Amino acid sequence: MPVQRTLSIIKPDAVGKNVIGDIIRRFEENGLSVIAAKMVHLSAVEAGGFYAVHAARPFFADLCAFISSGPVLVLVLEGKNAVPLNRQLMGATNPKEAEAGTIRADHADSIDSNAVHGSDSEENAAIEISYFFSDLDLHSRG
Ligand code: RTP
Ligand code: MG
Repeated sequence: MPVQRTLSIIKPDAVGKNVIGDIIRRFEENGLSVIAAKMVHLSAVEAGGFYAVHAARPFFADLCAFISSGPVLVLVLEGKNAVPLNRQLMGATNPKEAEAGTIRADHADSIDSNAVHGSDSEENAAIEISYFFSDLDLHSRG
């Protein structure tokens, strides 16, 4: 199993519900380490830059409005198979379809307000990590 890094964002709804600690506990208990973290309140322009891959999708405006609606906690997670493992812990995009015990099943309200973001591939993880952090910000345990 390769050691990977992935970007996680605890979205404004989960920050507002005061469940940051519960979400990070799930990562740590499943073998992922937080190697960088910062709280930011994205502007609409910054949100659009982060989600540029979705620019042509019908939900793009709503997505950018939501992620910039309040502070978020941006994390870099490191561990074996970090990219797919984080996606597994998150659960399906739509919380109605999320497996019981996943972050979205327990904390998401809707497909728009769905608690967490996670990179969907190693290639996108590298792009997303570099959007928020420089190499000097990453404190690898490896
Ligand atoms: P994320 O990027 O936030 O980790 O979520 P994801 O990979 O599970 O979903 P993705 O397809 O990348 O979509 C990004 C976010 O856009 C919203 N969305 N809305 N109304 C819709 O059909 C729809 N589809 C996606 C979700 O909030 C999703 O997290
Ligand atoms: Mg995605």
